[in-house]
Amino acid sequence: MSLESHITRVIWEEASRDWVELSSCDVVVVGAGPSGLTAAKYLAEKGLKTLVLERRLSFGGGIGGGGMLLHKAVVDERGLGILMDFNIRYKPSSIRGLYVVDTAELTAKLAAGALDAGAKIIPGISVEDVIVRYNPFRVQGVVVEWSAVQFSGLHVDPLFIESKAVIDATGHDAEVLRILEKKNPESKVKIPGEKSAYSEKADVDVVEYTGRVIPGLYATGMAVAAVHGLNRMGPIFTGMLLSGRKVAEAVIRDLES
Ligand code: 48F
Repeated sequence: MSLESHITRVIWEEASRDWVELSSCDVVVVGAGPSGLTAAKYLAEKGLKTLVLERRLSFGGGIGGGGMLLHKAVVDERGLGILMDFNIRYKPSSIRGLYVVDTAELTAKLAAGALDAGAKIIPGISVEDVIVRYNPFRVQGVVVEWSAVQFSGLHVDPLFIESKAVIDATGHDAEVLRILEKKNPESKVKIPGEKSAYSEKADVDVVEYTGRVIPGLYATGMAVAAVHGLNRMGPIFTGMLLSGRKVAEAVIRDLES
C-alpha cells in the first residue's frame, strides 16, 4: 500500500473517531472568537467534554482585525487575571489602566489555552440549527454542516451533536439565538440587536448580562449584547474575556446542580 493511501486512511480513521466520540458532548461552544475560546478553556479544565465549532478555517473571530486592522487590542485591569491564566503578554499603555496585547498572540494563546485544557476545536463547521425538546422547552444540542457545503449552496442534510449545554459565542449576529427567535416561538427569545458604541458601559454590561438565556442555551461575548440590546464597545476585549469565563462558570454550576 502506498503512503498516499495510508494518509487517507489515517485521516478518515482519526476524524471519524473524533466525530463518534463528540456526537454527544457536555458543552458545545459555537464560535471560536475571544469569548468562546475563553469559555472553552475554563469548561474543559473542569473535565467537561467541550467542543468548539467554528465556521471559518481560522479562529479568533474579531480579534484578528484588531482596531481598524491595526494589530493591537486593548484590555483593562479587570482582564489581566485571565491574560495571565492564558500566559498572554500585555503591556501598560500611555493611558493609565489600559493595557495592550498583540492580536496574533491573543488569538493564538486563547486557542492554545482552550486546546491544552482539553477542549476540541473543529474548524470549517457551521451550526445551522439547534436540537430542541418540549415540556419544558429546552435546547439539547446543535445541527451542523460543513461550512463549505453552506457556502456552495448545495442541498445536503446536516448531522447532529447532542449536548447538555450550548453556548452562543457567535458574536454580533448572535446566530444561534436568532435561530431560536425565528424557528421556535415557544422559546420566547427576542433579539433587539446591539446599540451604538458606549465602550465603558458596554464592556461592563456584557459581563453583567452573560449567562443562561433559556434552558440548555447560554450566551457569551457580543451575542449577549445582541440578545439584551446592549451597546457595542469596539476593540477593548476585557468584557469578552470576562464574559467567556462567566458563562463557563454558569454552565458548570448548572451541570453540577
Ligand atoms: O465575532 P467574534 O469575535 O465573537 P465574540 O467572542 O467577540 C467579539 C469581538 O471579537 C469584537 C467586539 C468586542 O471587542 O466587538 O467583535 O463575541 O467571534 C465569533 C465567531 O463565531 C463564528 C465566527 O466565524 C467567529 O469566528 N461563527 C459565527 N456564526 C457561526 C460561527 C455559526 N453559525 N457556526 C459556527 N461558527
